[in-house]
Amino acid sequence: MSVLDDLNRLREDARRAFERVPGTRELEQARVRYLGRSGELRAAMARLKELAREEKAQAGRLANTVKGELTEAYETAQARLSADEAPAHARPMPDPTLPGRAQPRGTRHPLTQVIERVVAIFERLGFDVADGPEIEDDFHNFTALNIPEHHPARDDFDTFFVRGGGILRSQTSTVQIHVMQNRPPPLRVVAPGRVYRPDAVDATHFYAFHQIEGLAVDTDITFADLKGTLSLWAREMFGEETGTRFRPSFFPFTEPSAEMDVSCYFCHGRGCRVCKQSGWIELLGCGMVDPNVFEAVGYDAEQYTGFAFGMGIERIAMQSMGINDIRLFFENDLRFLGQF
Ligand code: 2NL
Repeated sequence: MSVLDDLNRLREDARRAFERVPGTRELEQARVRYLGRSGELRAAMARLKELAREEKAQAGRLANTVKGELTEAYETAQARLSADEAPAHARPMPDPTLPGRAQPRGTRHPLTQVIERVVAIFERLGFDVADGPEIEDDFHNFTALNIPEHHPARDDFDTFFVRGGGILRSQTSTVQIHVMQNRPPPLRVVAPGRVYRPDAVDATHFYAFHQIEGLAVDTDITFADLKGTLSLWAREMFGEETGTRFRPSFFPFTEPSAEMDVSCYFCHGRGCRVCKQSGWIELLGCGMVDPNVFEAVGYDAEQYTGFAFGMGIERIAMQSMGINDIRLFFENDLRFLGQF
């Protein structure tokens, strides 16, 4: 048997042995047998001396190759066994008395928190919650709201136009128009949602923001119902001691129209930075639904009256949570969102 043959046989046997060893003990036995100081590889290499020069060089190269391969096969087997060596019963018993690992709990977006608080109060007052599409048509965003085409009132409501037709809604009144088209009075409904206006972005303006609009329609709704409902809501929202005041205003879709202020919930009316020393915080716009709106949705304007209101969520959230930049709401930065 030539040395070359010996080496080739050794190469095969040892490789197969290393691939198949079932445990570390067997692996060590294989290492001693093939790669050990008095192992088979050493023995074969010792026989190189007997060879003629020519053969010696050739067999020497093969011996080196075999040594490299087998060392690698040994290491591979070692890695394989250390991964699955310890059977379950041999591993330390897990301690079931240790406290569990707490899963970090997420928080709701601050705007969602405000929306949910506002809506929950109106739900207790008998209002339903409705939503609708953000891409709207001219009728729902303008015409039905008593904002005719080519009327200067349209200029107050700059809009995004969608390629292929449609506009991004600039207020959620669009939702109440849909509701009135689909349901007969009486109804009480609030519509929270995102709206769009092409404002230049800064710390207090963003091209998208959130609104809650509300609408109540019945045969004898009066301005007293409006004041009573919104004042009660304000006390639930900002505290029992909260006062309200109504100042005349204008909206195309309500007549008469008003702005509602609440007494400052920071200084209780004494005057501070938030209320700019006035003691009051401007909160929402409201009014009695213009009969033209009822006509547009097919309600009998002689029979029905209603009140409506709309408030911006971002400003309420910023004031009540001490947030000084509206852009923070839209950056999805968990360092910010996790604080609320
Ligand atoms: C504001 C003012 C307001 C309304 C929204 C409304 C909706 C219908 C009919 C009549 Cl369907 N009015 N909505 C009324 C008054 C004011 O919003 O300053 N919003 C941020």
